[in-house]
Amino acid sequence: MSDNVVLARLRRLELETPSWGYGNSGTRFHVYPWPGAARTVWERVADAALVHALTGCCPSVAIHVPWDRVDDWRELRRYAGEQGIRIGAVNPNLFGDDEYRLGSLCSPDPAGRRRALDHCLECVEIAEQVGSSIVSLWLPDGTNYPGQDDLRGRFARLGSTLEELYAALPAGMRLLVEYKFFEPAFYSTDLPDWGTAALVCRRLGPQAQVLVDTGHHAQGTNVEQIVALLLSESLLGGFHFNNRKYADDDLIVGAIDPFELFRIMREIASAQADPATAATAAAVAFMIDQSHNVEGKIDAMIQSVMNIQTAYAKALLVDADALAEAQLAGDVLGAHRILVDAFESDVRGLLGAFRAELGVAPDPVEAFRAGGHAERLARERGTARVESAYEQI
Ligand code: LRH
Ligand code: MN
Repeated sequence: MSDNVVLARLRRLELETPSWGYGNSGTRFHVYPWPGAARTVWERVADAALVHALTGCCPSVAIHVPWDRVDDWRELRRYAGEQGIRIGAVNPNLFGDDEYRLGSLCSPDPAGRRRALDHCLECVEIAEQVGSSIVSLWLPDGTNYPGQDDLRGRFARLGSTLEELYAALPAGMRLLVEYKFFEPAFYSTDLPDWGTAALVCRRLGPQAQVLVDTGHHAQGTNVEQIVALLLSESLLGGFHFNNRKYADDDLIVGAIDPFELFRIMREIASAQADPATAATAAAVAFMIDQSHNVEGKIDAMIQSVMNIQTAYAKALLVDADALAEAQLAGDVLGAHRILVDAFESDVRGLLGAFRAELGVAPDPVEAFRAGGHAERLARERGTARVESAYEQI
């Protein structure tokens, strides 16, 4: 593929950053406060706008409700616009209320289900007010002990509550259904894998699609194969990019396994070029979902953006014709080497040219650091403390 075609495809790659990735976050053991970390939704949107200004490819920020709740959602929409970005996916929070001890949409307690559903319905209205076309739903629901609840009963509740939510979606709005194989539940999870999410989405209708969080799989899972399958079935709606070594570690995407990220972006690139899957691939929401526990928030986010662009640029360099020929000829090693050849390409020059074209620095992380942004934000905002779960005991 010529550099010009690669540059044209790179120009169309828009990445959405998560508001919650700019604040202080940690583990249940401790939250290490970062000087200048965002403390309010306004500061989180401003930081997302700074990432867009420095990378040129992050025009939207995902919000989480109630973490980002405001009195006037249209004011938030206006503010984001003034900052040069827009509000992206709206994420309901079904894990922050005491009423959700036994679950939210799958709870055996009708009041708990009603509360959860009302919150999701409110998020549909919020999405309309902020101009978003995506409600991104992660369900923490599950059980901790065998016998705690009826597993078929919980699945039936999931189906009926999601049907009511789906019916409330205005035309053009998508419900992205995010699965996760465990945590915070440790025996059964009501939406544990891509198959369950696909079943649920198929039953709901075309405005429901599956969201693949790259950190939500059991060790050894072939994530790019799940991506390929969901693309084939027009069920892939979006990603939550991050990386993990063990569990849902939410580390910088591509930091632990850049070859996996490349393989995932390869499935995207080939689906974009295939008329059978191009429409689905074109509508995929590329979102980052990370928490930066020991590192600065903004430059970590910029590095994440660069890692995804690097993986995508390398994926676009795969010689698709030679690969297809080797695959059809049964040349196993030959086909593998064609893929690895692209992965081992040095695309830093290409990305430097791409960023120059966008009018941003060849290394946006370096530009952030050399620009004194961290020092300025630390002066303006100081250092906010956040208690971890254990410290609240
Ligand atoms: C759950 C999850 C989900 C978000 C949360 C911040 O692990 O991936 O997408 O709601 O992280
Ligand atoms: Mn996620």
